[in-house]
Amino acid sequence: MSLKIYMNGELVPKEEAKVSVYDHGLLYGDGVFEGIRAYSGKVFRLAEHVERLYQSARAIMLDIPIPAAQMAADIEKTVKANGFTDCYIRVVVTRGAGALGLDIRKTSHPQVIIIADMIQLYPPELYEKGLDIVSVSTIRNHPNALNPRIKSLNYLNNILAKIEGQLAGCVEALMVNHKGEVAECTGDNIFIVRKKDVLTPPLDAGILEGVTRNAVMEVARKAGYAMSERSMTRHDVYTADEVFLTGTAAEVIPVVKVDNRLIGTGKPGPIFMDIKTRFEKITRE
Ligand code: PXG
Repeated sequence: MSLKIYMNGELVPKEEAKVSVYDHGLLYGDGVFEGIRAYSGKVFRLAEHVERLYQSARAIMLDIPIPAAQMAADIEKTVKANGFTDCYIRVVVTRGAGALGLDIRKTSHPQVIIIADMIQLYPPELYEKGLDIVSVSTIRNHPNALNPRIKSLNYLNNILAKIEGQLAGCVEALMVNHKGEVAECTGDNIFIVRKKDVLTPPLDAGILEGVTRNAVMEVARKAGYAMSERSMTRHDVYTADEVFLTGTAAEVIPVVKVDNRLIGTGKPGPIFMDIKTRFEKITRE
């Protein structure tokens, strides 16, 4: 049976879910999105995702044609209409169709799309063994050019970094910012562990404020670890006891090699394992 896609208030079969070739989302990457997960029939951190979507939209002066509460209800409706209990939800809001040219005043009808489907970011065995990642030369977007806090449809910065990582034989790439500080991976935030300290780069490193990042920081604090946001360089990553990534699509995944250097013992570490167990518990609450 074909998936039902939400488009502007209606559920339509996947084959009929289409946008105009004049849509500025397609022409210019002009729009915003969210990636959300549902676990056991409940959408995880729905309010946080919806809030970030509306903030991203506000930052690019895009008026989402429905209120946030309606968006949240429609996300849940789309999951249910497809019979999913566990799935990945992709919400997209484009600027809408317009004239050729960048003028947003010549566009109308932002397209609101909600897809509920499955996603497999990394092969399952890597969740047990840990990832081997490389740092790449493509820096994260300068916040004064396109702020990484905006989850925009313009993801070429991340795609270029991901290509570099893949050319180096890795499934994920670590990006630094314009100051050479560690920022994030192409679709996940990064955490390091040093003794009992759990550290992650601050928002002003030029990163997306990940919903999973926030949830994991909460979990780490509740578990009694010293959790802090701290600027870091590759040196800190190379010399960490443990490294792991967080993201809605990735969930939590250990990293055991960075730039061909073994991290800690080269095996997923005990603090990662503890945080992973606790994170999985809150996704099912
Ligand atoms: N950083 C970046 C650059 C991201 O795109 C995260 C961190 C993690 O944030 P959350 O809120 O998910 O914990 C992301 C997440 C997709 C897709 O196709 C989206 C992301 C990553 C990979 C795929 O929907 N965004």
